[in-house]
Amino acid sequence: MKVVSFQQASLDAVAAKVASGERLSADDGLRLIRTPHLAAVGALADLVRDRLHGDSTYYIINRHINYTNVCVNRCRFCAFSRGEGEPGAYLFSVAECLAKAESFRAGRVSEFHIVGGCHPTLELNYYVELLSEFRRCFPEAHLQALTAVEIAHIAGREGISVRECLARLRDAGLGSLPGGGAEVFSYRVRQELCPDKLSSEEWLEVMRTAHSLGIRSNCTLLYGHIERDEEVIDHLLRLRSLQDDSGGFLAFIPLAFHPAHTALEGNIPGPTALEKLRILAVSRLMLDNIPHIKVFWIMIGLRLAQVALSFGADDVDGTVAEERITHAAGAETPEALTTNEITQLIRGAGRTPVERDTLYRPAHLTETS
Ligand code: V47
Ligand code: SF4
Repeated sequence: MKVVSFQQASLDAVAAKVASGERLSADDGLRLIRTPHLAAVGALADLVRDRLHGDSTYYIINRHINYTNVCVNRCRFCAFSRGEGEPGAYLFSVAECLAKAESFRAGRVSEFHIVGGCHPTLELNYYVELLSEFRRCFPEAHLQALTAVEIAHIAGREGISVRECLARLRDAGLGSLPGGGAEVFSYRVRQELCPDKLSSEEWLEVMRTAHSLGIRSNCTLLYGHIERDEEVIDHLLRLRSLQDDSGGFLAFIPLAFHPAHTALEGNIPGPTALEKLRILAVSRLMLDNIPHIKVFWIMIGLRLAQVALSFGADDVDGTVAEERITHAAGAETPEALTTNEITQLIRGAGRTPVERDTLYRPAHLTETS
């Protein structure tokens, strides 16, 4: 039987650093991302995950609501967005969003995840009303809403600063920001795939401002398209650096590119299972200051999500209930899991399911804390 040691995989120096908790450099990151010995990288990531979380794997009872698919940006990797008036374009009123949330209400919901496109004419008032109505109707639920991209867009349209925009939304009920819209921070990639989207510096600045206001957030990387290894590592290091300053990121979620119905369909196949595991493991190792690595089962599939729990991931997101962004781009996963299915998925991977709230407090404690 052939067993690859860290030394054979030329990872002994990196393995020694991981063992002693020393921070990994960009060169270490490149070595990890380029080695053919994925199992060795996975074992290192699993060691770190185990050190941080032991047997616990987190999940949340959540619902996704995508209030509009109308977007001025039209990123080339996105199959979800439409131009205003284009066939398939939609915008839900606040009442329609609430009705949708009500229709999901089979039992308790800990979190609503509310995101959409950058709509050309929606005013700040719409978002304020949306959040305050959700807070009124679902006082027990946390509102994780609006990516950094949407925040910058809303503030720009309204002619107010990002800080003021965030403060007004927080007062209306915004609890935290999801991690979407980071894509890859590389200027080259953004020019090629999403030239109209906010810059990487702007994305990071929105997050820095949110964190300074006490609004926590997640962060993401969209991979499996035209990005290079160096650009992935640079992306991770820029997140790590902001986290050193602000401490506001709760979780990192690597998002696997789905090409169907996008402008890239036919040119790019999307990442393989091995690439998905590799990115998860390298992220766990490089992001030593971000507590959680989330595997979004919608994007990588249920079986691979189980494997991912041995490659650095400690969180499987949640029950979700309706997902439009990845399914528009050809995802074949279900759109929802029951609590039973999600806990079985975790147990089947040999871990202990822990229901959490958005801030990663065990859910049974949140009613009293
Ligand atoms: O911002 C768009 C990405 C993001 C595609 O914070 C695509 O907990 C794959 O950010 N293939 C939205 N990805 C989803 C997102 C998210 C999901 C789950 C949990 C959290 C969290 C955040 O999806 C977008 C964009 O980066 N995306 N098109 C596509 N074709
Ligand atoms: Fe708009 Fe987001 Fe789709 Fe880009 S990824 S086109 S910003 S909805």
